[in-house]
Amino acid sequence: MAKLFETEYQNIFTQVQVQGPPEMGMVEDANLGDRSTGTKFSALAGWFGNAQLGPFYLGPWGVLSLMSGSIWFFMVGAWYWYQVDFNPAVFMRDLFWLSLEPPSPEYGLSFPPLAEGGYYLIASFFLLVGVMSWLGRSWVLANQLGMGKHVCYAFASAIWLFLVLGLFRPILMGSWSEAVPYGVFTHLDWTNNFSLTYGNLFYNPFHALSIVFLYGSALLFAMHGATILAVTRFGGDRELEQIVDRGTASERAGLFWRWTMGFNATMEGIHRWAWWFAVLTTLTGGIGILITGTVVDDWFTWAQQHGYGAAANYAPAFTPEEFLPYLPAE
Ligand code: 07D
Repeated sequence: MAKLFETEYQNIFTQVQVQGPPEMGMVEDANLGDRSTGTKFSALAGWFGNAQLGPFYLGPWGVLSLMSGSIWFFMVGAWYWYQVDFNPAVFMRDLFWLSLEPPSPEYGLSFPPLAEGGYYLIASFFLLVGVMSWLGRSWVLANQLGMGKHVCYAFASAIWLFLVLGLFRPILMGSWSEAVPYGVFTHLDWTNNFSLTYGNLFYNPFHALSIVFLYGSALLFAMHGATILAVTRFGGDRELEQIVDRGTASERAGLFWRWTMGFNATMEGIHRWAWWFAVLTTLTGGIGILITGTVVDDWFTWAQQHGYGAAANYAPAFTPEEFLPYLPAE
């Protein structure tokens, strides 16, 4: 019988680091000209993941993405400096309040003067190219490694929401002013205003679905992370034989959940759960945003009309007359 409490080897924070010659990666089917040749070891990196840094694969999509993303980043930064009249102290003080705003509604989908949203549109173009070429990179690198394109598809789902927010919905609404501002607190304001303008986003069922998958992702991540860490003492982090052998770490991990809730994922299946939950968060989210203001103007009213939400179904507990005896005497 195992001891109920033990203190040794919990393996929560970090792992033992062993170091050998650097692993340079496969050469078959890879474009070696795009890959750096140097490697380094970092104990700090080893606390979080693998201690080996590099080789790094840049390639044309990587170059395009980093360049374009940086241009967006520096354009936004330059605008902030302009907003504070190039005063470093005010820049630092107001950083979280500074913002590059989209054009105002009267410009519709036209191209406004630079200082009135034109600059925002140019910056957005570079962000778009940066994000899309990073998507291309996730395809090309998976291809060279002979992998499936699951990372690429998952990133595409996030990009779907990103495009709905900044491109598809503004076009359907006929105005760039619908897009999200580039600022820390202003994008929070935007999110809040969006919800208020369209009658409270909680009543948008796709927002609800998105939350289900978001919370579900966190739950699955916690369960999976905890389970594997709990069996690393038996080698559960080295998955190879674990998948098929009896009596292994993975079998114990599976048993734990079958004992706990009568059902367990498999070593493969748990990753499918994780992938789908993450992908569905932004997929359903994008649908919810796309139909807001285009198909449904007021989610609260929509909810009342469709019996979605409590208020429509509430029967009052007391009529006013029935309530009178319960009022305190004057
Ligand atoms: C945003 C898109 C993909 C991003 C990409 C990256 C760069 C480059 C580079 C810095 C995350 C782009 C790349 C920018 C950066 C450098 C160098 C993915 C994104 C490709 N909500 N809500 C969601 C909850 C409320 C509102 C989702 C909870 C209120 C709006 C999620 C609550 C109001 C929108 C979620 C809550 C409101 C959302 C996001 C609780 C007012 C959205 C999922 C408990 C505040 C978005 C359908 C995600 C959406 C969204 C959760 C409350 C408004 C499930 C838990 C009622 C306007 N909310 N929300 O993965 O999809 O985002 O809605 O109160 O647009 Mg909400």
